[in-house]
Order: sequence, then C-alpha cells, then structure tokens
Amino acid sequence: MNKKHYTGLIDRYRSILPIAENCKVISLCEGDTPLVQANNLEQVNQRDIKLYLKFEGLNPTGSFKDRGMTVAVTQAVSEGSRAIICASTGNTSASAAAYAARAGIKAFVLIPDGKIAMGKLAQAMMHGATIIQICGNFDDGMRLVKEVAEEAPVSIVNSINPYRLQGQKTAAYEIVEALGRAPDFHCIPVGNAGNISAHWTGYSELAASDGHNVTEACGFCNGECQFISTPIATTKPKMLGYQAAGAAPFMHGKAIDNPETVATAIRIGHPQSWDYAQAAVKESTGWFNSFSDEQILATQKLLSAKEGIFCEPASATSVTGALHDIEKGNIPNGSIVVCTLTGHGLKDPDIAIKQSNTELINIDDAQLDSVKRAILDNL
Ligand code: AN7
Repeated sequence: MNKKHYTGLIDRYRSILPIAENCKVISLCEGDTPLVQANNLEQVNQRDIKLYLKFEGLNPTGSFKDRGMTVAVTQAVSEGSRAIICASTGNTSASAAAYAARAGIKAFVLIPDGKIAMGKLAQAMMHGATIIQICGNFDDGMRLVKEVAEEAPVSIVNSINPYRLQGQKTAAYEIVEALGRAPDFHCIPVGNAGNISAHWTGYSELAASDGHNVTEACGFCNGECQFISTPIATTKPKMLGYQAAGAAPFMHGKAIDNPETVATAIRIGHPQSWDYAQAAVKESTGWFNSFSDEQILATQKLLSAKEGIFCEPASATSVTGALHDIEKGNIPNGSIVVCTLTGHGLKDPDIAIKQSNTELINIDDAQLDSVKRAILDNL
C-alpha cells in the first residue's frame, strides 16, 4: 500500500502508545477524523469565536470508541485473549463487536434492556457479538462485567482498561496538529468519564513534550509530510464536561442511582473514571455543567440544519454547553473552542425522526404537475 495512505492510529501514533514492537495490530483505520469549523452559528460568529467540531462519528463504527478499541483489542490479542467483554450504552458494544470480528475472537456485550439506540444494536448483531440484555442500566452491567471477568477467561474492554484511554488520547494530538496549537476550551460530553480523562492525558503530554514524540510518530515519509511539522502545544485547554440533567453525577458531586435521559449513550450514574475526570476539570480550571433533554435535542437539530452535521443526542451535549457558556460570557470573545461530537446521528434514527417534526409531503400520483406544485409551494 502507498506509504502515505492513512492506516490507522496505532501506525500513526505508535511512539506514544503502549504497543509492543512486533504484535499484530487490529485496526479498522480509525482516527484521522475531521475538525470542521462551525461557520453558521450566530452565537459564535457574533462573538468572534472560532468553534470547531471534532466529528468522531466518522470513525469506522461511528463513534470515538474505535480509538480506544484498536489499542485495547490489539493488546488483548497479543496477551492471547480469545474473548472480550464490555458493558455498554451502545457504542462500546458496537465497537467491541467490530474489532473482535476483525481479530477473529469472541465479543460478549451487556446492554441495558430496551435502552440502546437501534443502530448500535444492529451493529453488535451484525458483527456477531453475543448480546446479553440485562434488566438494569449501564451501571449494573459494569458491575457485572467486573465480577464475571474474575471468574471467566474474558478481557474487559470498557474504559477501565487503561489501553482504551491511551487510544482515545490521540484525539487531542490530532486537534493540536490541525490547529497548530491547543484550543482555549475543549467541550466534551461526559458519561462514564473516560473520554474527558483521555483528552486531558493527551493535552498534558503534548504540553510536557518537546514535540519530539509527535514528530517521530510519522512513519510515512522522510520529512516532507504535514505530520513532521507538528507544533508543540505550550498551553492546555480548559476542559468543560457536559452532562444530561437526568444523568449528571458530576453536578451532584456524587454517583446517582437512576440516571435517565433521551441521550441514552450517556445514561450513566456511576462513572468509572470519576477521579480522573475530576482531576482533568480541576487541573485545567474548567467546569462541569448539565442540560435538559430538550436543550440537547434542540442543539442536535441546530447542528444538522445549520451546519450539515448529524450527530447523536449525547454528542450534541458538548455544543449545548459551549453555546450556553459563550452566551453567558464564561467563554470569552475571541476564544478557540473545540467540541467533540462523539457519535454519528445515524446511530439513533428513531429519536431523529421523532424530534425533527418534518412533515412529509404526500402526493397521490406520480405526475410532474403535482411535484412542481409541491416545490413552488415550499420555495
Ligand atoms: C456518543 O458505549 O459508555 O464519558 O457504553 O457513546 O467516555 O463514557 C458511551 C459513552 C459520549 C460518553 N458520547 O463518553 C458506552 C458508553 C457518546 C457515547 C459518551 C458515550 P465517556
């Protein structure tokens, strides 16, 4: 294959990842996702803010989970594991199922009964995972996974697996490469709290490094490509962690037992990376906030209608928070802001169709006149 062809984030970032020299890499060419500037949001343009959307929904299985999964599954396989297991609100199960299929090993996924989006369930089914539906939520599933892994030969690939967070930190590297610097603010949805922790690790490494790591990671060329000039991030962003109001343990300052939100991906009350996420927000002098389901869905629609970017409800939480904090002046005029859009909107078509309020125009024939009238009436 052409050496300049992108071959996935382990090849790209090997020198900053805990991957043994000669192990078999399990990859679907994840990573290298677009950083799209939001050009059409009034709230942003009025205040001279540069707001970028890191569209992680364009990873191979449609969410950021693939970044962690390539590293976790590569490691599991190199340790001789024949089966992986996770609890999931949907995206982790889709990603685990795909990477297990790629590796030729088994995936077991525990999902909350009736509370995962259809697209995610379809993915786990198609990739051949063994799907165990429990009468409980994600937090129950997580507890069970930890217990069962003590007694059965399965490797946990939830983000309590440190290889997951190592893979996910690469998103911060890509952002710094794209912007030529770290953003002032990084807005991110928080569920199990792994991703905010992973980003903080990435930004912190970049700030501490002399740029050498990143430069060395380019295995594609002899120094002519874009990657070789990766700048050093001398600053770190404030980390802003946003939750759904019904599933906002970080706002309560403690775990909660019955999380509820339309954004099923982040319907989590007992985040596993609690301490890391607290540290990320505290060290970066950022903050947590939470928003109602109505606000989150309105932002999902806004991004789809104004920017052409269709993300899932949980993902829209980051932009909901950013717009709120821009409006309130908490994010000052002139700032550079990155929002992570964690998953693709196609994951959850039911919610999209229900909330879009789009009336279909039905015509009871297939004639030019009728179609023309429908167009002229709606111009
Ligand atoms: C779209 O799939 O926890 O705070 O089991 O799917 O790192 O947990 C999903 C999480 C945000 C929250 N956006 O990230 C799972 C799962 C989307 C997600 C999050 C998730 P973390």
